[in-house]
Amino acid sequence: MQTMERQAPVLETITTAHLAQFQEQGYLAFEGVLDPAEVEAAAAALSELTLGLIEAAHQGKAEVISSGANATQNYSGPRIQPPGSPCFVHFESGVDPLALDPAQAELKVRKLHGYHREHPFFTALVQHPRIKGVIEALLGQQALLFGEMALSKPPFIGSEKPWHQDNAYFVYAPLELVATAWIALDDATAENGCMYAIPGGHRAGAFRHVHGIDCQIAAGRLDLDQCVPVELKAGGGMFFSGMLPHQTPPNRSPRRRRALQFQYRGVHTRALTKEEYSRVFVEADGTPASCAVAERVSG
Ligand SMILES: O=C(O)CCC(=O)C(=O)O
Repeated sequence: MQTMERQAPVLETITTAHLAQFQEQGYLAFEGVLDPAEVEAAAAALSELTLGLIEAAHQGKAEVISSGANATQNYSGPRIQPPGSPCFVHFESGVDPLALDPAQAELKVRKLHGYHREHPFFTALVQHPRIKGVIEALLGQQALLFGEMALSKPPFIGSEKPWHQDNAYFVYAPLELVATAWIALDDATAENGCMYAIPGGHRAGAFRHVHGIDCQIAAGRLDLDQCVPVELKAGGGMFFSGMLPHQTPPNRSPRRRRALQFQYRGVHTRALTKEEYSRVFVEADGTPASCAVAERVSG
């Protein structure tokens, strides 16, 4: 592993030097993407939505759904999902959210999905000039939001997200016009599960993904000596290419690590069919490398 990079600069404007760095390294990290009031509002909105889902389950208005037999380890925990709602919450493995006090259950969340239309703060945030505006500057065109998650690593039990490229989960082309904004809501450190990335790894093309802990890059593909931790204070953000190999380790510390993640694609991308994508997101020898294809093969 490489030594810690210098502390991320505070986000002001995106310069041509930033664009060159993004092309070279596949990501940019900044402190101060959100100010402290915005961080507080985001954390409060997340809690409100999550506690609302837990309350709905207690009232029988939302189901607690156990994972399917084929779920990867990262998805082996239960989820709470009201019928027909895009917004649902996923817990760490082994957690029974209804057996816990709601505040304790909220601490054991792993992911909240589909939330940006559920709270006015997030509806505005996905248009934020320091989030969508930065992505548009990096992609060089208007950006469309197509994916969102809030990712939590609970104290002591927060699970690892193994090495992957976000494009392995999608079907948009051109591949280089897909990018993610990841915003820390707590200080993200090596101890509580900050991002790790391989600078420049986005230029190596697609890596084969397989089902392990999650859908992840096959063993032996990456030179992990090149990886760097990207520590950020609450409000800091990382903007990265859909081709960048990245990972977050487990949280064995007593400090929670929450983050918002928004996925954008350039307006000039298009959605391919899985068949088409299996010929685009490929390793150097042409082998299909995406999770979507792996899922289909394994049924
Ligand atoms: O926030 C995390 O722990 C990992 C996020 C991530 O890389 C992803 O979900 O694609």
